Amino acid sequence: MGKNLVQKILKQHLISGELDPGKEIAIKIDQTLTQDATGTMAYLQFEAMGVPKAKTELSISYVDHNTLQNGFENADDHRFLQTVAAKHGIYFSRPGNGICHQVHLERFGKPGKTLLGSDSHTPTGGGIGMIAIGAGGLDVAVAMGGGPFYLTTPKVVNIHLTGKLQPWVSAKDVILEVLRRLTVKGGVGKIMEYTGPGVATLTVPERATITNMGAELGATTSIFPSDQVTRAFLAAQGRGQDWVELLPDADATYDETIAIDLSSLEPMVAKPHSPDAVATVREVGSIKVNQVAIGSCTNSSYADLMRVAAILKGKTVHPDTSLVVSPGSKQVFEMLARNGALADIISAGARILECGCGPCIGMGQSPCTAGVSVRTFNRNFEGRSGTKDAQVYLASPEVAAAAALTGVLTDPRALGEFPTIPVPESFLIDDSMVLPPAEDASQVEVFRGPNIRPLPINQPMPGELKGEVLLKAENNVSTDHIMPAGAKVLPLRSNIPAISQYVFAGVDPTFADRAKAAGGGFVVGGQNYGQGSSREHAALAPMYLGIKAVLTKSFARIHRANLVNFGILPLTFVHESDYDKISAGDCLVLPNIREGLNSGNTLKVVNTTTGQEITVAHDLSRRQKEIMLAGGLLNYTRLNS
Ligand code: MIC
Ligand code: SF4
Repeated sequence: MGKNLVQKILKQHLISGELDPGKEIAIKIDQTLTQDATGTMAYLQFEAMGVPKAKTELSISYVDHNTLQNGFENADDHRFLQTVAAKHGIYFSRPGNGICHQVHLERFGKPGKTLLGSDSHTPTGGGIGMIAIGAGGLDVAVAMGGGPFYLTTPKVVNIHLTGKLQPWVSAKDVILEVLRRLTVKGGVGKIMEYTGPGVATLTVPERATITNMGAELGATTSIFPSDQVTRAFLAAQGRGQDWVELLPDADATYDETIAIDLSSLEPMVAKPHSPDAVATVREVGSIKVNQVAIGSCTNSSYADLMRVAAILKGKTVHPDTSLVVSPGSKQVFEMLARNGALADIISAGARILECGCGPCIGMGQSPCTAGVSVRTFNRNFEGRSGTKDAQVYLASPEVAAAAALTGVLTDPRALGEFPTIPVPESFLIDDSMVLPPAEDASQVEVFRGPNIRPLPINQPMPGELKGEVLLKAENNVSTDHIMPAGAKVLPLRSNIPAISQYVFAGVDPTFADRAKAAGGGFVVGGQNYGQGSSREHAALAPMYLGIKAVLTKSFARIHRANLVNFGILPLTFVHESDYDKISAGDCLVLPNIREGLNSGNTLKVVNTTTGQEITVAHDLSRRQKEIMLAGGLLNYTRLNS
């Protein structure tokens, strides 16, 4: 039987297990990436493992999130990251060089390789034919140490593309269409493989926009084949030697198939506050727009920004609308500066930020009160922009630029002739902002600022779990709800005692204090709990506050893995209606946990407030049960090494 692309790459990297959907496998990781907001923890964990030098083919540490230096913390963390990388055989991409995913695609991604990144948008690498997966920092640290990555074998969904995008319709509209059809939980347990004649009409950066935002489906990752388009892109990046052809077999089979005719799509937006609240621009109508933000790892390519420049050229941003542009990489930024397109953007009245995540992670540029912000980003969860009542719409660069000029949401097809941007034959290549590791590691002293606090470690699982339900949440709780980011909180990423004070701060500001006073407890959630970011702080900080288990209808993949890594039990209701049998403030007891974990897939929960008893499932693999019993992956690794 023919193989699809995912099966081919996974098979080549398989260390243990069977490629049977639902079963746990371990795969070899060729490359890793970290970013600064998750990286400090990942490298503290790597140091704790005592491996002198990263064992991967390539490991690289990017700085792109915490770039506002509003106090010493971020600058200190950057120095820590630079020195720890130099000491342990890791490349270091300096602040200003760009967003990890954009730079990685341009300079380091290789078709057919596996990439594990401590950021949920690592699947951007799928645009170049990699199996690129987002994970918690601890999983990435283990991979740097040469350990395998464990995952549940996903189903493979064939997204079959036909036709060709019409002028003014872009790659962002393709992934918005997929989100419209599948929703933010439609990709859980799946890898999206793009096939069909429409693939050849999309450039590598366009493919990367699609695989990037596949993260919002909850998918394990997304992938495009490596074909002649990939070859041309790599050649233009001076990396022709990295190209290999990778296609599915002609008779490949898939678990599901979805057909999309690219010619039939039109400009779309995702409405507040979810990436799957998709509607056409026409349907939403010409609502007033206070802010437009262009950039992020989803839409920062050379072609994206060149098109924005062409749309803005000779015009002025609407007086009631603020336009902010954060270029995705130094390569793109410098090319625009050299060819004059940057001047067109500046001249139109845009506010230019440094290359990095910036407003996407709430690092500045929060919209005004109740402001409508049209952003080319990938997430519009409530409060993520830094303004709780902001109304964030996600859109393509074309829709964003049109809104910046007119001051209202505008179908860009109204702008007239579509500016075609030729694919460059060669990109500007200058890797001087990527520092190689030190030749003599003994000469490097790792710098640790006062904000870097030791990693808290959990206790082994006790015989019984008992405590209060500290919070009962609805469906689709995101990691932005659990552990907010933004300019105020992000600098505390290396200081768990300090950051834990902000757990659920936007949902219930009393949460941290109540948790501490109660000596910990439980959290109850609905479906798709923990969607969004890979930040392990959303597990680590609750663990620090004494959260023992989270009971939900279902979990998002990365967050569930992070809970296991830090020894918090991820439990799902066997009968979804049991969700209604628990209220905030109830006292729960989970008796005989250690025996329960060893003897089956379910556990008993007694609600001592109501006297009712319910059954929850844990669905842990043998290895994960041992991790839980040890009190987390670090304890488990110590016990087993
Ligand atoms: C995000 O987009 O939410 C982030 C910030 O890039 C996160 C990582 C983080 O929280 O540090 C992600 O996507 O994993
Ligand atoms: Fe950065 Fe935003 Fe991309 Fe996350 S989604 S990596 S914050 S640009």
